[in-house]
Amino acid sequence: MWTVNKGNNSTQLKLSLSACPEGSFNCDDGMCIELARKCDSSSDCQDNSDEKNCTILLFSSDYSKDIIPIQKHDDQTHSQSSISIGLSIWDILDIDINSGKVRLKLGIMLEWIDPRLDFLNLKSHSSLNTLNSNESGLIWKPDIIYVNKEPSDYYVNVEPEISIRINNSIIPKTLDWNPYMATEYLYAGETNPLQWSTVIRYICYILCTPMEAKNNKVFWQNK
Ligand SMILES: [Ca+2]
Repeated sequence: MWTVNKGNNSTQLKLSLSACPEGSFNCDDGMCIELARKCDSSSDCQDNSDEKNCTILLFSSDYSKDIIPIQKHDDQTHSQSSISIGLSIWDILDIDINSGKVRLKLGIMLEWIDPRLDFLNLKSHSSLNTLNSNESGLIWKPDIIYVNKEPSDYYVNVEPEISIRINNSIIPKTLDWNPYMATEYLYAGETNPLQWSTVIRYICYILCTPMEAKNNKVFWQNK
């Protein structure tokens, strides 16, 4: 343990002297592994230290999950973060020609930006960046209101989950220092979106409208 003094404050830190090259993770026992093998759910360090401290979320000091995120645009204006909606038909369960009723199994994905967050330990595929239930409960997310939903079974054994999608046009930068580890990639929340996804069963009529987002609430309804 080391004591770092800054003004009148002092902090106790665990620091390692590393001979690992850039782009490597230094295991607690001194072994070097590729940084991409850190937090990939497979033990690569002999002491398993590459699978510890695998937190994804970094919060700004003024973060509140009750406040809608604000997005900054290229022209320097600001607005509430917009929500993108994606729908995919997984299955057509049945069709009633007489009533015009179609019963569908649908995948729903919502995507938005929260510049108040930054992310650590991300992988290239968003399915590997899924937040656990504790982490999901700590962040702001849109209210989902199912209007005219099919009663009782609109979820299909898939609980909604939130993951982070890396925007590949952004090159991650290496932190000079952070309280968790000596070398880490930081992904900015203002360019790497959060994705909320689930699968539902839904009764859709011939004139079926897609979901729409208003005032950061997402509505799902028939007409
Ligand atoms: Ca690993």
